[in-house]
This record gives sequence, C-alpha cells and structure tokens, in this order.
Amino acid sequence: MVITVTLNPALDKIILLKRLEKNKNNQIMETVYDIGGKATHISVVLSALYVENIATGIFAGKNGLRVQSLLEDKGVYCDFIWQGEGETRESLIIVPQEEGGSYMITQRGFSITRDTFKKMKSKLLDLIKEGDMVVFAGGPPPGISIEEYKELLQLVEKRKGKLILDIRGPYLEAGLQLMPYLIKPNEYEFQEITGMDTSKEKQCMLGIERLLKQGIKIVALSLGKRGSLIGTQEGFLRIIPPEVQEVNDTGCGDVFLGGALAMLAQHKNIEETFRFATAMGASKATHRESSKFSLNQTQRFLEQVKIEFL
Ligand code: TA6
Repeated sequence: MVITVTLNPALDKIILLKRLEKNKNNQIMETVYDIGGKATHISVVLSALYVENIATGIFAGKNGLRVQSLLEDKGVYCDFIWQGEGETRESLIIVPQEEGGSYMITQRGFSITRDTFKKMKSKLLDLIKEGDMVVFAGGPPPGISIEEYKELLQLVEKRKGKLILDIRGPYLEAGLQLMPYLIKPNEYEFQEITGMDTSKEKQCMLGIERLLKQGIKIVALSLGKRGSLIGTQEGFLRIIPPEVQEVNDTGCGDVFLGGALAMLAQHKNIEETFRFATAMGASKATHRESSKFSLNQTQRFLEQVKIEFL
C-alpha cells in the first residue's frame, strides 16, 4: 500500500496564453482547473496503474471539495481530514505557449488548527501499516511548525513504513534526520541541502554520496529537462528524457515520482523504475493539466529514455 500525504493541497488554475508581456493586456486563450499539491498527483498516477494507494491530507471549503471530486473522478481513494474554517488554496499556473515553460504562483494556504493537526496524526496512525510506502510531498500549510511536521514524519517509522519525501527547505532538513527511504529534490532543493553546484555532475554525485552515507536508500535528483541523477548504495544512474513537445511542465516531477513509486511497489529494479518514471514525466509535459499523462504515450517513450550507469 502507498499512502500519499498532501498537507496543503491546491486547486490549480491553469491559464493558457499566447505570450506573457509586461504592461500589456495579455488575453487568456483558455482556463483549465486541475488537481494541485504534489502528493495528490502521485495518487493519480498510482490509481491509473492500479497500484493500491490512499490519498490523505487536509482539505477545507469549496476548493477542497472540487479537488477531492477531481481526484475521485480519476479513481483515487481519498481519506482526508476536513477543517471547518479556511479554504483549500489555489495555485495559479500561467502557461505562455509561445515561450514554453510556466509561471507558478502559489498561495500559502489556510492555517491548520491544533484540532486538525491532532486529527491528522491519528489518521496517519490509523492508515499506515508495516511495509507501506508513505510519501509526503508539497509545502506544508501555515500553522505546522518544523517540529510538528517532524512528528508527522516520525509516525511512519513508528508504524514501520518507508518514508518518501518530496519537500524542501527546513522541512526537508528535518526529514533527512529520519533517514528516509527515498528523496526527490529538484536542483534548487538539492543545492539548499548540500551546497553543491548542480551544473557540475561530479558535485551532484558528491552531494548524493553524502546523503546516501546518512542512510537514505535512494536519492533521485531531478534536473528538469536535463533528466535526473539517481544514486543508490549500488551506484549511480544518469537518465536522459526523450525530447518532447512541451505544453506545460507543471506536475512533471510529481508524475515522475508517482511512476517511480508505482514501479517500486511492484518490486521493479532501479533501472526499470526510473526509466518508467522518466517516460511518465515526459508524457505529463505534453499535457496542459497538472496531473495529466498518457500511459500509451509513456509506453512509446520508454525506449527513448537514455540510461547510463556511472
Ligand atoms: O508540482 C506541481 C504543484 O503541485 C502544482 O500543482 C501546484 O499546486 C504547486 O506544485 C504546489 O506546490 P507547493 O510546493 O506549494 O505545495
């Protein structure tokens, strides 16, 4: 079983433009709403692949209802904590099609009450069983201190689960102390925790080695279009994604991690795991929505993924 934990989910409002120009009236071509919040995306991937998973976290208000119904439409089993006051946040994703790439503007989210925090703790204690993979992804909401965040992470170890982290800054620093099974930092998050220059592969490998020495089992450093560098106790993989016609890069990292967890849940080896994850992330990039990908397209991309053992 995989438990995905999104403490601060979002309703993504994706605005498609021809281009984005300052001091100009930039006409919206299309507005699309989709699931946001990172670990939610992982559940979408796992459910599409019929890998048993439960999506939990904290919702509030109409936006929360909308995100939950989008998740359920994609076959995700949701078991969230609902807070009376507050409103699940919106993330604004601006996609100027002529430029490529996207601009992401996120709200902080609503403040979590003590009662909600307690309910989240007991929900995790109820849900997590020995051997489950438990993935925390996305920024935590206001109202949860680093210490309290660490308390939630420690419940995974208490239930003998495997902790997976896709988080950043001081929350990631706190999580590293618990020797997670897998972390998936992007370049900026990796530089923050290791001080290494991610433009130099040797420095990336050095930083990953240090993290592995701390007891982390898998470090998947995502380097955007450059692909990823995977470090395990057995060695390194350099992974180059296929060239694709990018529409929206939002959610690529989350779908990548979802693909990896789907393979690990089926006990695939590291090469197969990250070949599939990379093909999934590439497929996501060709779709407007934050959580959309195509499994047929992924199958076609598999053989175009280049993998080198370092
Ligand atoms: O990774 C994509 C995404 O989940 C978007 O859907 C958007 O909601 C944003 O990231 C949220 O990121 P945050 O780190 O604020 O949780």
